[in-house]
Amino acid sequence: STDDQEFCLREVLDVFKSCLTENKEVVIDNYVAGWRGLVRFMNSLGSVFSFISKDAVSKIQVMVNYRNGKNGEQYATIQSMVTYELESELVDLAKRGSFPESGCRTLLRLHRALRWLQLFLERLRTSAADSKTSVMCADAYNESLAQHHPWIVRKAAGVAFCALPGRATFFEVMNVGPPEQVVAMLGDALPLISEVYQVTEDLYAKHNLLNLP
Ligand code: 1PX
Repeated sequence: STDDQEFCLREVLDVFKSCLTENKEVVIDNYVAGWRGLVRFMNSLGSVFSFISKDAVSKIQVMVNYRNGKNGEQYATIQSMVTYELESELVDLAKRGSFPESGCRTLLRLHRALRWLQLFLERLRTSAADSKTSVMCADAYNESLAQHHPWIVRKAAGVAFCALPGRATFFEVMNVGPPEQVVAMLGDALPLISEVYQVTEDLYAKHNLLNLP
């Protein structure tokens, strides 16, 4: 479809860059839009990844619903969401109970996935022409998300990674230009993605939310 042709990873990563306000707040609309773009990219790689994108989409939808709900203003930024949900006692802190889909715990899952993205993109950026994307992806996963996933999910993720196209094809699907341009684009985007990650990480750490069930 024309949709696929117009896809460009640079635009997706630019959305993440636009997440941070001047006073370093993370805008949820942009954060969610960034994930939507990534999911679109992942879907274009094949149906093996659909169990992953399904979960991502359902988490994105939870956040969109909060934004469209009657307390939508409270969900403008990650900072305002954390303040609001904690003050209103809308978060299951120790074990899952009345609030299995709080904004805080839902966003934490995406936040952990953002760490995977950061590690994977950094590996892609510094990779040699003959590097295997499946290995880079698995290494990034094992260093991040895998620690939060049960065995069966890790197993399924490992199978999916094997279906990743090689580096050359992967770079082409990104639709950014020749490999040198992909590498340069990643070099531009990564510091900002890292900053979004770090700001969120610090906020969650400050409020003791990094292990929300
Ligand atoms: C140039 C690179 C761009 C690549 C874009 C790829 C976008 C990937 C989007 C992945 C989003 C994954 C969200 C996972 C959230 C999660 O951890 N969910 C689990 C826990 O949720 P719960 O509500 O139960 O506490 C849930 O169990 C997840 C299940 C699905 C499997 C998750 C495997 C994640 C692997 C991530 C790597 C994606 C590889 C794509 C290769 C392009």
